[in-house]
Amino acid sequence: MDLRILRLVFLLSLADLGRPVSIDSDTSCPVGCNCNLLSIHCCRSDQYLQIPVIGADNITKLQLTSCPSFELSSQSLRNFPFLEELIVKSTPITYINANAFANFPRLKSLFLNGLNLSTNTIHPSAFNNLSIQELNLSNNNLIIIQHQMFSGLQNLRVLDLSVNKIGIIQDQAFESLQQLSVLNLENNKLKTVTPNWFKALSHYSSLEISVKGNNLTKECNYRGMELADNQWFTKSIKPNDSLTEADIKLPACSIPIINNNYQNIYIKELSSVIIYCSANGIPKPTSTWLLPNGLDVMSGYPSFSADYGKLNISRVKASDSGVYACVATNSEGSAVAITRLSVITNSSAVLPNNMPSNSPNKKASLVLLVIFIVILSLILGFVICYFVKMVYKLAKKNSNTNFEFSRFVDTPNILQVPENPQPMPHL
Ligand SMILES: *[C@@H]1O[C@H](CO)[C@@H](O)[C@H](O)[C@H]1NC(C)=O
Ligand SMILES: *[C@@H]1O[C@H](CO)[C@@H](O)[C@H](O)[C@H]1NC(C)=O
Ligand SMILES: *[C@@H]1O[C@H](CO)[C@@H](O)[C@H](O)[C@H]1NC(C)=O
Ligand SMILES: *[C@@H]1O[C@H](CO)[C@@H](O)[C@H](O)[C@H]1NC(C)=O
Ligand SMILES: *[C@@H]1O[C@H](CO)[C@@H](O)[C@H](O)[C@H]1NC(C)=O
Ligand SMILES: *[C@@H]1O[C@H](CO)[C@@H](O)[C@H](O)[C@H]1NC(C)=O
Ligand SMILES: *[C@@H]1O[C@H](CO)[C@@H](O)[C@H](O)[C@H]1NC(C)=O
Ligand SMILES: CC(=O)N[C@H]1CO[C@H](CO)[C@@H](O)[C@@H]1O
Repeated sequence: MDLRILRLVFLLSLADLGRPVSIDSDTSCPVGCNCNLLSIHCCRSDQYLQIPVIGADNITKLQLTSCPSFELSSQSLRNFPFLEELIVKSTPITYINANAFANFPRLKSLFLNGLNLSTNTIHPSAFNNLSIQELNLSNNNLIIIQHQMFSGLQNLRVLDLSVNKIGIIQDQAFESLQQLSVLNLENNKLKTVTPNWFKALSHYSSLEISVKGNNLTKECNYRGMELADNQWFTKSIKPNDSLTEADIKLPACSIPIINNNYQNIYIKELSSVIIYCSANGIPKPTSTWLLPNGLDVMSGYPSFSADYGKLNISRVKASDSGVYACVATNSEGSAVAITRLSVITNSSAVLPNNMPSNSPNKKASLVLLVIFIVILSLILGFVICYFVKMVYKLAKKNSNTNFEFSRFVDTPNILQVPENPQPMPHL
């Protein structure tokens, strides 16, 4: 026992001298990395990293500092069965894949702060079901926290999301985090906070949520706060003056709703058109328009001007035809409305390009006409039949021996006599 500790101290002292030491002869340190008994530290000085990084048993800490860009997947860091701490610094991670950390069953701490990570560069289930206790995602570019992002993190105690651009946290986003004691949301763009982020009717008594550096709105009451069961949430918010009691009288925050979420507009070439997209919601939603080419209207198109809900297109061209999307967003979520704009040009006026969509209509009306004629003929037939019967009865009254007439009436063919026979439409 004493011997082992001595050996450990000896190896650690070697590591302190800056000499790479490998644990045993058949394990080599990855190229570009420094290794000691329990940890591997890569890049740092010489910006070189060979992917995959092959680890070894007994390595509990891996640090990548100033490495070249790479994609983090379950294949990029291999053979780290006892890894407990993974630190990535100043390294442009292009993407974090699903299950990227699934091969580290002992992982406790994951530091991915300051990497410019955004919602688009993290797979939605990248962190799911890990046994980690600490996750640091501060100093990144996260804008929205989707509800499944932290699902299954049952041992997580510290979650640092500070210094991002988070404006929206979806309901239930933190519902798996039953052990959470520190949630840092400082310096984001949050407008509201709500206990609906957590599991309903659960108590997270020892939790501290820091919201300093957010511009919490006074426009609406934070959803769910009024419930007695959610008092733990109000108590967990730090600093304790972020929320005021007065807010309870305000209407509850609500996600945007767009009244008319689909419309078709036909417009003549070179005329101007204004497309409206009015959204309700509290706080008041802001609207942006996406053009048919998928780009934001704000990215500078001279013929388009957007003013909150309105999109003003001056002198429309044939090429402006297509699908326009209005996206209304507030702190609670987003709503989308679609407008299909069809520009009618002079050349297409003779044979408009909406012709094909018209022709099924014409076909349908033709079929209706045929049915109408057939029904009319039938009614006419019945009327004639009835009239003939009346005449027959009248004749019978006068003379009860009108043999030929009775034979004529009995023949059922009388219904097919109409003067304008039509084939039954094939429906
Ligand atoms: C993050 O982005 C900034 C600005 O685009 C850049 O200067 C910085 O090097 C990036 N950091 C990483 C780790 O990619
Ligand atoms: C997370 O990383 C930041 C640096 O980016 C640091 O300031 C902060 O203390 C870390 N959070 C925790 C909980 O360690
Ligand atoms: C996490 O675990 C749940 C339940 O065990 C499972 O349904 C889900 O697919 C897992 N997610 C991932 C990304 O492995
Ligand atoms: C917070 O919101 C108020 C009112 O909307 C605004 O005047 C102020 O500049 C905002 N502050 C920050 C730091 O965004
Ligand atoms: C907020 O906390 C401070 C100390 O941190 C305390 O003096 C103050 O009374 C608290 N305010 C409320 C409303 O609880
Ligand atoms: C739409 O844009 C045109 C050209 O920029 C301008 O003349 C017109 O006044 C605008 N209409 C509205 C309602 O903003
Ligand atoms: C379309 O025809 C109208 C008159 O019929 C004319 O004023 C207009 O300039 C024409 N537009 C184009 C693009 O030729
Ligand atoms: C010092 C140390 O942690 N040694 C461990 C290395 O890994 C083997 C199993 O792979 C353990 O038996 C040692 O105790």
